[in-house]
Amino acid sequence: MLTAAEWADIDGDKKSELLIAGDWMSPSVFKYINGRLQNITATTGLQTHTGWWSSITTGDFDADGDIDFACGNWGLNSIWKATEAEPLTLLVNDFDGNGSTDPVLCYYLEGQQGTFARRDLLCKTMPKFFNKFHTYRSYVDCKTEDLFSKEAYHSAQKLKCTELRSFVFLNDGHGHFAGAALPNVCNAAPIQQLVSRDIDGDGHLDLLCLGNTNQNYYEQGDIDGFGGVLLKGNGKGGFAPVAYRNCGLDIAYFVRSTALIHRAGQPHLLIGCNSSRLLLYGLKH
Ligand SMILES: [Ca+2]
Ligand SMILES: [Ca+2]
Ligand SMILES: [Ca+2]
Ligand SMILES: [Ca+2]
Repeated sequence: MLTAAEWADIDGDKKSELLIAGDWMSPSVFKYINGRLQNITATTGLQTHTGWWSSITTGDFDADGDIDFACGNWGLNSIWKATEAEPLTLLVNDFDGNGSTDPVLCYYLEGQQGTFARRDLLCKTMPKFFNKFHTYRSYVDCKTEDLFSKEAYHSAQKLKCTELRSFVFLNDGHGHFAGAALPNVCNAAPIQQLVSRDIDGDGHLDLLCLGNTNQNYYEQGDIDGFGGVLLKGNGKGGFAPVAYRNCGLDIAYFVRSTALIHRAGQPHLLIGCNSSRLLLYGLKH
């Protein structure tokens, strides 16, 4: 699922490219070539960073004249863990042959890959598998590749997620990016909105990170305790969190959108949240 998009000239040819973020994919770049947008992600160094990306903001964070970007991700404060060696995987196929697509989420626990859905849920969704898994033990002992027929497993689309931390991607000036994880405090919740702006007025771009989610499966509950983080930029692509008491942030809502507006000549940040009123914050710079 796509979650965010921005236009930015990342290769310096005065024409904007389309940057997109989404679940089960790397941040991706589309370039307008011969009258159509073509996916050039494989030339950007971004293609290995598969995540559950949820937001994008652009800016020249290292002040070298080219456009960099930051991407919000799911974070590390949930049951989900993802690495290159032990990725989250989404198997997609019509496993029960009823004409509709069945997504099956797989993850690693203590070195073993298994499904997120327990026997009851999987078999309730696809009842023909009640016949295959008569017992819970038979389901637990079954390897992921043996859950379904060999043909269905091999022909299934297998989407990966290997990174759940939020990142900044610095441009080398030619549209090739080096990624670095943002400070760990950003991984306390899914980052749904990133705002790139010199918030403290020191001449360097900062990042405002806002998030939480109420879209989880009911067994996991909401992630609702993240009040937002202000990351102070050093003008060289590095960011350090500003202590809560110094920035006055307490936006522990399900943030979904932001907009910079001017009100009585002063910059303000408008914040749209699920299950809450619209919020308005005045900015000093
Ligand atoms: Ca360009
Ligand atoms: Ca730059
Ligand atoms: Ca099906
Ligand atoms: Ca600043």
